[in-house]
Amino acid sequence: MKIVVTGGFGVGKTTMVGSVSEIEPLTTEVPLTYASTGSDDLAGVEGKTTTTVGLDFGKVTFDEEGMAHRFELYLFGTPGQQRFWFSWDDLVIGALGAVVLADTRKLADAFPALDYFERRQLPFVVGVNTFANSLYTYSDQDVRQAMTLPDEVPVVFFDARDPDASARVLMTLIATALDAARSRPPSPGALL
Ligand SMILES: Nc1nc2c(ncn2[C@@H]2O[C@H](COP(=O)(O)OP(=O)(O)OP(=O)(O)O)[C@@H](O)[C@H]2O)c(=O)[nH]1
Ligand SMILES: [Mg+2]
Repeated sequence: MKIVVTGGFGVGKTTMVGSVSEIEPLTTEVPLTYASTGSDDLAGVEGKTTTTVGLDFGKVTFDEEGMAHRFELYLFGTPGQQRFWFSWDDLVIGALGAVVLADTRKLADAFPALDYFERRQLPFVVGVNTFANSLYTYSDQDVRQAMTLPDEVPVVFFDARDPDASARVLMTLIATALDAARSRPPSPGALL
């Protein structure tokens, strides 16, 4: 299964793909320079020195005892900078769904990704990457309301640096995507 990990600039996409991947992740990081001052907001992620200019790629397998199926997930992290958004159209081809990462200090940065997946009717979950230096804490209801999310979209708070927490977000997405597939009416082609 192909999964897209997306969201605004510097929200932790590369961090999540790298933390949960069982293979050495493929990254396309380049150093941030002064040229991006003004377009890329490093507030809250001052330690960030690179940005993704192509994609992140990782792989994770869920094959635990008691599970009905073995899931092999191929993770595709998108770039966050607006000038690379055109590449999302290629990255989503064949995807089961997406993890839209959000940072409560700049929630609106997730809106383009939310719009993108809503328009394409692709299942997604919102993963709120919790940065320890956030000033305020919010409930999932706060986030849900601020993003006007429908009930079927789960909101999961997690730490993108934690492989187990990141895996839980992915499992939530699989469950959501399977629910969506079950409730979708069969396409005319499927009836032939
Ligand atoms: N404190 C804290 N720092 C984090 C967390 N996740 C990521 N970081 C840091 O925040 C920065 C953001 O990381 P990236 O993973 O590069 O973000 P990205 O979304 O891939 O960024 P772009 O590809 O440039 O859009 C890095 O400096 C990480 O070390 C987190 O959960 N907590
Ligand atoms: Mg990145």
